[in-house]
Amino acid sequence: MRLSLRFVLPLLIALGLLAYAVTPLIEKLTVRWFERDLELRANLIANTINEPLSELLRAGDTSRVQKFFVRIAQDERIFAIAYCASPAEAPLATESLPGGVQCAQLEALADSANQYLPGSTGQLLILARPMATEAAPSGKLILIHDVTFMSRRGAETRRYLFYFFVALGLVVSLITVVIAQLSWRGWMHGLRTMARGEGLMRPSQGFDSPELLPIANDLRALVREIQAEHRSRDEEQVAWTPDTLRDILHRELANQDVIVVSNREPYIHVRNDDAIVIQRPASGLVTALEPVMRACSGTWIAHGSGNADRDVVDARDRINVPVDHPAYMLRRVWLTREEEAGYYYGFANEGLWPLCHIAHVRPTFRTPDFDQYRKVNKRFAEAVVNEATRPDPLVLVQDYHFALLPRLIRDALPDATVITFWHIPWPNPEAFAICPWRDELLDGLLGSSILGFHTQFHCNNFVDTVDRLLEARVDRETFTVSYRRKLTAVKRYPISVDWPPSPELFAKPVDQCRADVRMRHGLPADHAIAIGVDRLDYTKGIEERFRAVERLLEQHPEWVGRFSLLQIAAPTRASIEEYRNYETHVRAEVARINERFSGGLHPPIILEARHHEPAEVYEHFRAAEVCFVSSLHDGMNLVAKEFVSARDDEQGVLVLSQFTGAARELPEALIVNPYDTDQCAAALNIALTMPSRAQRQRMGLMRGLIKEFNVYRWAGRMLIDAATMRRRGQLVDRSPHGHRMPLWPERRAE
Ligand code: ADQ
Repeated sequence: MRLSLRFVLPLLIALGLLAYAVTPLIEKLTVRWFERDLELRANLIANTINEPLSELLRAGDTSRVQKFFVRIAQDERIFAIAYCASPAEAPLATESLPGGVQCAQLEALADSANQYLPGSTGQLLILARPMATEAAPSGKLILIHDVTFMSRRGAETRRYLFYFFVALGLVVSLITVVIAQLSWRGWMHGLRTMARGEGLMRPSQGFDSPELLPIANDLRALVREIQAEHRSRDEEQVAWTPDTLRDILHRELANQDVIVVSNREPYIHVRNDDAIVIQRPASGLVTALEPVMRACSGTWIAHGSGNADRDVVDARDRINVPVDHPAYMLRRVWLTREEEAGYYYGFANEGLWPLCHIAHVRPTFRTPDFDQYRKVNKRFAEAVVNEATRPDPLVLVQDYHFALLPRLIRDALPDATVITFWHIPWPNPEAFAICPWRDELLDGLLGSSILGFHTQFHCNNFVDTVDRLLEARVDRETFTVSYRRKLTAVKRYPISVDWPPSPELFAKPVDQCRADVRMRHGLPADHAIAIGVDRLDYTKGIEERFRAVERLLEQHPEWVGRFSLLQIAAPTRASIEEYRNYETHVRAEVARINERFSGGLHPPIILEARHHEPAEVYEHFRAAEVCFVSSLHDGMNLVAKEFVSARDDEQGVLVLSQFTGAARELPEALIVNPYDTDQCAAALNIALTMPSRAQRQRMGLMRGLIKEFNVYRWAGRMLIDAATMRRRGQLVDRSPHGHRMPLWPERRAE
C-alpha cells in the first residue's frame, strides 16, 4: 500500500496543479468563443433586419421601429437594441436600454477593447453594426447582449472540469496501483528466485522481470556471498581425514597455541614387572583429538593415572608423545588419592554422571567431594596457564570432569578461546536443579566461548536450564547465552568414529572372525550371535538387554540353544559401590537366565567382563549377526557407530536404544525402547531373521552417514568454529568499563 501511495500521491498533486492552471485558460477560451458567437449573431441580425429597418426608418415611423426592436429583443440573450443615426443623436431603442445612454457613448464602447456597458458588472455586451440609410449614412445598429449565461456556463465548465480531473485522477491512480502491484510482484518473484539460488548459473533463469536484468549480476554476487557465509563451512570439505584436520590447523589456526584438557590421558605408562609399557585407552575422544595435537604440536593436559607415569616425565611433568615419533606434549597433572576419590569418583561419577543420565540412579552430592572437584579444576586451570605460550590459547576442555574449568581459564586468560565439549547428556532444568552447586557449575561452563553437545536436544536442555536458573540473556535464534557480559555459543557437534577405520581392525576377514569367535566359545558354525559391548555401567541397560533375550526365548523357543548374546563388558569405576552392585546384579541375571534355559546346548548369554583390545572388539562386531545397544540414556554411544564401521560386508543388524544420541543419526537401525522388553525381544527376532538384502540396504545407508560424518569432522567443525570466532573476536568493542564484548555471536551462530 505504501508503495502504491508513493506513486499515487505525486500523481494526484500533479493533476491538481494542472487543473488549477488549466481552468482559467479554458474559461478565457470559452468566453472568447461565446463573444465570437455573439458577434456572428449580431452580423446575422444586422443583415436580416437591414432592409425592413431601412423601410421603417425611411417611413419615419419610430413607434413601429421600436415595436420591431421589442420583437427582436424577445430573444433572451438580447437585452436591448437601438439605432443610432449619428453619434450626436439620442438612440432609438427598446425601453430596456438604460436611460441617459447616448449614441456617442454606445458607439465608443462598441469600438473599444472592453465592449461591456459600464455599471452592468460585465453582464451587458455592446456590439455595433453599420446600418446606413439615405438619411443617415453613418447610422448604426446597436445590439446589447445579456451575457449572464456566459458566467453560468463558465461555472458549469469549471464544475465539469473539476469532475473530469477527479475522474482522471481516480482512473490513473487505479491503473498506477495495479501496474505498481503487478510490477512489484514480478520483481519480488525475480528477487526471491535469485535468493533461492535458482538461475544463479544461467542469467536467463530467475528473471521474469526484465527490469531486474541490470542488477542481476550484482544480485547473483550478493546471494553467492551470503550463501557462502551461511553454508556450514564443514560442508566444503569432501572427505574428512587426519590430514584435513592438519590443513585446517595450518590454514585457519597457524601458529596458534592449542591445548586439550581431559581427565583421561592419551598414553598411559604402566609398570609390567620390571618393564614400562604404554597403554592406549580405547576412546573416541583420543582418536579424534590426537591428529589435532599431532598437527599443531600442541599440549595435552591430563591426569597422570598410570603407575609408571611419574617415572617418564621431565622436571615439569611433561613428556613428548608418541614416544617413538614425538609430535606433541603430554603434560600430566598428579592427583592424590583423596583428590581422585572426591573429584573423579565422588562428584563427577557419583554426582554429575547420574544427575545427567536419567537412569534412575540417585546422584550423591557430598560437599567434600565438590571441594575436591573445585580444587582439581583449579589445578588444571593452573596447568593451562603454565602451558600457554600466548595470552590467547585455544583450549579444548573435555567433559563433565571440568565444569568449573572454563570460567577459571577465562578469568586467568581473558583472550583465550575455550571450547568445552560435554560428552554426556544434559538433563532438563528440573532434573539439573537438584544439584546443590548448580549455579556454580553453570557459571563455570559459561566461561566457555563455545559449549558443545552431541544432540540439539541436549543443547536445548542446557539453554532451558540457564534460562530457568540464572540471570542470563538467552537468545534462542542464535543459540547463545549472554552472561556476565560474555557470550557463549551452544552448539551441536555429534561425535563419531574413525573413518576409514585403521586397516588392522579389518585384517581378519568376516568369515574368519565368525569362525574364530564361535570356536572360542564352543559354539557351532551356524550359531546366531548378538553382540553387546559396553563399560559395566548402569546407564548402558545391560540388565534390560538380558531380559529382552529372556523374553525372546520365551516367545520364540526355536532360538533356545541356537542363539546367544555375547556381552563384552569392561569393568569400570569399580571403587563406586553402585557399580560394584551393578556388576553383581548383571552376573546374577546372566546366571538366572542361563539356568532357566539350561535345556539348550549353549547358554543364551555369554558374559566376558574384561577390557578387550580394539581389534578384539572389532572381531566380535564382524562375527555377530546383531549388535544390541540398549542404553537407558547415552550422549551418543560410539559402540553403535563402531559396529556399523566394522561391517564392510554390509551385513548385520543394529538394534539401537532410542535414548542414545546415535539413534537420531541412524534411523535405519531397529530403534527400540530398552524399557519395553517385548518390543526389544520382537526387534531381536526381526534382526535375526532379516533377509540379507534388507540388511545390506540398511547397513549401506548407515555406513554412508558415518563415512560422511566421521570423528575428524567432529573435531574439524569445532576448530573451524573456533577459528571463525577468533577472527571475529579481533573486532572487539571495548566498553567504557573496559569489558571486552566480542561482537561475533550476536548475529551469527547456527
Ligand atoms: P562412554 O560412556 O564410554 O562414552 P561409548 O560412546 O559407547 O560410551 O564409548 C565406549 C567406548 O569404549 C567405545 O569405543 C567401545 O568400543 C569401548 N569399549 C566398550 N566396552 C569395551 C570393552 N569391554 N573393551 C574395550 N573397549 C570397550 C561417553 C558418553 C557417550 C559418548 C562418548 C563419546 O557416555 O555417550 O558417545 O563419551 O563422546
